[in-house]
Amino acid sequence: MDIGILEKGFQQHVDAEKKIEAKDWMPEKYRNTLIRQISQHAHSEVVGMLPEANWITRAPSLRRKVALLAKVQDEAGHGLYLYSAAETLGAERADLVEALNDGSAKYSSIFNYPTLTWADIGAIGWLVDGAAIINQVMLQRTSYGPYSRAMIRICKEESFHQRQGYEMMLTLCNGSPEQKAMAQDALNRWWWPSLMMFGPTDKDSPNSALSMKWKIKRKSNDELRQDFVDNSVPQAKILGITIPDPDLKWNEERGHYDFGTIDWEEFYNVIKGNGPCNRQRVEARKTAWEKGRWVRDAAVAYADKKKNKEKDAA
Ligand code: FAQ
Repeated sequence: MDIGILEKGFQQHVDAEKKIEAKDWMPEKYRNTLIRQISQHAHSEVVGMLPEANWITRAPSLRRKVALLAKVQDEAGHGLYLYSAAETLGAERADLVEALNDGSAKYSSIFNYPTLTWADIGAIGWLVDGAAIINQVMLQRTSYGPYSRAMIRICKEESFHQRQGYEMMLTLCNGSPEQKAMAQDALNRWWWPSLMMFGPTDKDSPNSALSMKWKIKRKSNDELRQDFVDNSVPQAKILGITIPDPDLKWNEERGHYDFGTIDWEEFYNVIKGNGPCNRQRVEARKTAWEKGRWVRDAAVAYADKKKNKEKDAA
């Protein structure tokens, strides 16, 4: 069939709010955009385990340790659903992992910052998971069925993550002056990188136009960032700590908070591989991949053995 007719039918299907499924016809660019975004998202979940895992052994109580362990385990699960969603588009998981390990694939800029104190774990739950949810609630309505369904489950777990982080911040802010200062310091360091999670401004976002047309993205980077700021300001007020932005103020006319200028030079530097922890993160993933080789080999050997046994029995 003529490609123009196929494209027209595809767009009508998307405009009618119907999902695209794995075996449906889709433009190659739609497929590739999804593989790119879903695999970057999967890598983010997997790399995102590293800054938090750094604190599992140092959690201040058994309750906090159990919650953090469960959170990090959920993130591994999210990575797996997302790699599976990318595989439905014809991508090979081994190729995706190789791209992460050789440094050519992107993952969220936020995970290239260090977790210096226990309060950083609270700030990550509150702000990083908070930002992730705002983005992912929108992605529950993405046009690609398997991605949308993965997001529904992931969002449920992320909202637990966000609440545990906020509760941790509340505890610190209601604690000793030193604990409150630790929470403030974590907010100071995580605020601006959290705003960068939503990506470049709309005018500098090369992928947005097509992704919006195809309803892969349902809200723009700037709209989501604004939602995040509007949600976070009252939360910081309840905590009694200050968002490190002198330009932050309520704009009655817009019905939103105005906020200061993001340091885009820092953002592009981090996504090019030059953030404070990029090298360390990729090295940790490479080491994990090498150390896990025997497990993968054993699983394949077992599957082969089982298949041969079944064949012999038949
Ligand atoms: N970091 O044209 P756009 C989580 C890249 S999950 C690095 O605007 P797009 C859970 C972008 O890829 C967090 N790179 O791109 C958790 C593109 O590069 P390319 C991850 C970034 O795709 C919590 C270029 O810049 N969530 O946190 C970033 O239309 C706690 C131009 O940008 C997702 O991945 C960035 N921040 O919009 C885990 C959600 N921003 O590929 C552990 C799904 C942009 O052309 C602990 N992804 N870039 O070379 C999305 O919604 C989109 O991909 C955006 C970017 C909105 C991130």
